[in-house]
Amino acid sequence: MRLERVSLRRISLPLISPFRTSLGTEHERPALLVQVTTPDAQGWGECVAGADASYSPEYVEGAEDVLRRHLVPALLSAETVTAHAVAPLLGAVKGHRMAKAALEAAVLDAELRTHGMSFAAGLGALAERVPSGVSVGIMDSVPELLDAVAGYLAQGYRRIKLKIEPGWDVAPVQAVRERFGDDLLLQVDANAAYTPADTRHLARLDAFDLLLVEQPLDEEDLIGHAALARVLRTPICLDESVVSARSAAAAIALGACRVVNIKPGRVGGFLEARRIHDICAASGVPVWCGGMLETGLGRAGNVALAALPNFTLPGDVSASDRFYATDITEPFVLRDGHLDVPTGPGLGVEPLPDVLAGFTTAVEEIRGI
Ligand code: NPG
Repeated sequence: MRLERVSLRRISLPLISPFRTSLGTEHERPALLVQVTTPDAQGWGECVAGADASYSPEYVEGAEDVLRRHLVPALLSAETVTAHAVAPLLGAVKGHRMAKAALEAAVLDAELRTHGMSFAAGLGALAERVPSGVSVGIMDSVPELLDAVAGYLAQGYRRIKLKIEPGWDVAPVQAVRERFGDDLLLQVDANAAYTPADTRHLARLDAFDLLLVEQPLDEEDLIGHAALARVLRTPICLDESVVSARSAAAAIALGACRVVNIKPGRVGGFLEARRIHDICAASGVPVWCGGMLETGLGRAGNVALAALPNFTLPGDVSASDRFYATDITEPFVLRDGHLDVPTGPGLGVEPLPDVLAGFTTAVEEIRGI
């Protein structure tokens, strides 16, 4: 395909309620949408970089800058582009995986739309629907948390993930387990808020039969995670530490995790995400799909990815109304605790023009020379 132009669109979506993690509190989601135009199709990608650099070194203005200065020009100057050629074409730029992932997703979307093939089919996924989990933020009190969890379970969510941090861990987990019983699929996510000195404290979570504890330690501390894994009975899952298929293989080889959270943005794109899926499958390591408060565009891709066979745990693929009163696409809705995998060409969803315009704060178009 020849790329004619690339648009960078900034949008800002208000959250229906603040989302608090050990990293901070979010009130709105600033998103950067990448749209590519080829002679035959248009394609969309969503960049998951946040407002600040608290989750990873990337943040939305930084992603926009590297796209504008380096990544988009590298693709526009190539004679032809395919989704599989994007990563090699962008290889001279180190890092910036979220920015690269958005651009690759847009090219993949355009390519698949041109061929009338869905994202799921393109990735090799067969499942028609995926079980939906929900991530529950840190709250001011345990009763407030119990009310929130009860509400999500009433909606049909199949798995609950509690955000934890020092001072909000054993007590809320114990309360949720006692109130909702042993059958509840329950896991926790620390976003790297602990240190190896917290090992004995974290081992207290073993009493609650959790599916996993996610990213307890610093993202660079694979050895520390491996040591923690030898003490905890609860499986350790890595998120921030796994930025590529290579780092996933290293984490598994070191015994740093028994489960992997896959987010296409964090690892540089859907194609690398699928490679991680394959490596984990070959190593007997189950995976699940993480979320970054995506709009319907990013969510559509995540749902397709989560339909691959080694996604054996419910992911953070919630319905649109988990975070947004109005999504920029037709909303994803929970049906019997699942989301349907889109079947239309490409992502299978489109932004609704009027809604998109209403949430847009800036658009920039970059053309080849
Ligand atoms: O369902 O999209 C979702 C949110 C899931 O908790 C969630 N994401 O650490 O995984 C995470 C967390 C997160 C969101 C982290 C946004 C950083 C930014």
